[in-house]
Amino acid sequence: MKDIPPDLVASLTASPPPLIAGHVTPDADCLSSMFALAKGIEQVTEQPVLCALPEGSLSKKLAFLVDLAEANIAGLRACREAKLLAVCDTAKERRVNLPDEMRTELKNGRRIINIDHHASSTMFGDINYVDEHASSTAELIYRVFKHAGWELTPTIATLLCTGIHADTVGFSLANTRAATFEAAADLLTHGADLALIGDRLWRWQSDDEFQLRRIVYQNTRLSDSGRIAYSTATYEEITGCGCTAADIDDQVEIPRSLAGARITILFTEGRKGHVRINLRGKGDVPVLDLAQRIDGGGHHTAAGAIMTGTVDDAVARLIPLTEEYLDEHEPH
Ligand SMILES: [Mn+2]
Repeated sequence: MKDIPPDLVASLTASPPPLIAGHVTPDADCLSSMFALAKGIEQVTEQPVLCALPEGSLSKKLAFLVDLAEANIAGLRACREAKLLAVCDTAKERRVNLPDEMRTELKNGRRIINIDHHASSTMFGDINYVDEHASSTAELIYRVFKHAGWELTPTIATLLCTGIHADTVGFSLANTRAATFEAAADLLTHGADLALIGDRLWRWQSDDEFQLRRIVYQNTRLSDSGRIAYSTATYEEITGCGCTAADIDDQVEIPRSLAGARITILFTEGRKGHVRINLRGKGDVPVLDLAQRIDGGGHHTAAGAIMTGTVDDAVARLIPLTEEYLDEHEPH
């Protein structure tokens, strides 16, 4: 287990407190980590701690986390004026979810605290607490709470358990370790509402998302070799369901469940002309190298990238590349 940097807690609780940020298209681990960290810092500073969540970045599915945490969302001015940023679950500077004009010159006299578990982390912070062997950023925030002696209230315990549950897909991926269960057990002791987490993460979707899933099922294909399962959703298909780019992530589980596939890819055009690529490796098939070949990043068996052009362009380019990549990794 990576040691917590000695100056981390003192920096987080400095006055004025940091602005908390996460990654673009934030997932449950990202949001839960941000909001729990803000609540921990508030116990010490007794000042509201603001979280950056630019307009349009919250999915319908995860909106409940903002309400659960009673998160203080920062306005544009507070984002611009922040001198200290605490960034959660984000591998690269250009992935930080802040107003566009800030992303290009993120540092600009600002200090950055970076808390993350991505293998592709560029360690862009002035202080980096990055442990790629942690299941989730929430597990790292849990360790910060224990280290700092902050109180795990039932709400904070529920938030952190949500992040762990989401990034391990319900304790079912290889990133789940004994330490992950130990953290989760302690969070349950502190009142984490596991039934709520299960309902909201795995048994709840809006009608819009349900329709999008129908399309992703419909568009699921196996490549000629049978080793790649992939699906697609064009901009028109996504918006036609009433969904936005923020609502896309979990749908990669649909092609992923197809028997025989070694690598799964979801191509989605959430923004016109920009195709987001979600990559997953079955078992221990790594996909991070593949993502990095197209300028993406992520974890060893879960990674992503963005390609410009149409969905058809992206499929035509990436499927042959993935076949070649599999030939290298798993020769016949
Ligand atoms: Mn994560």
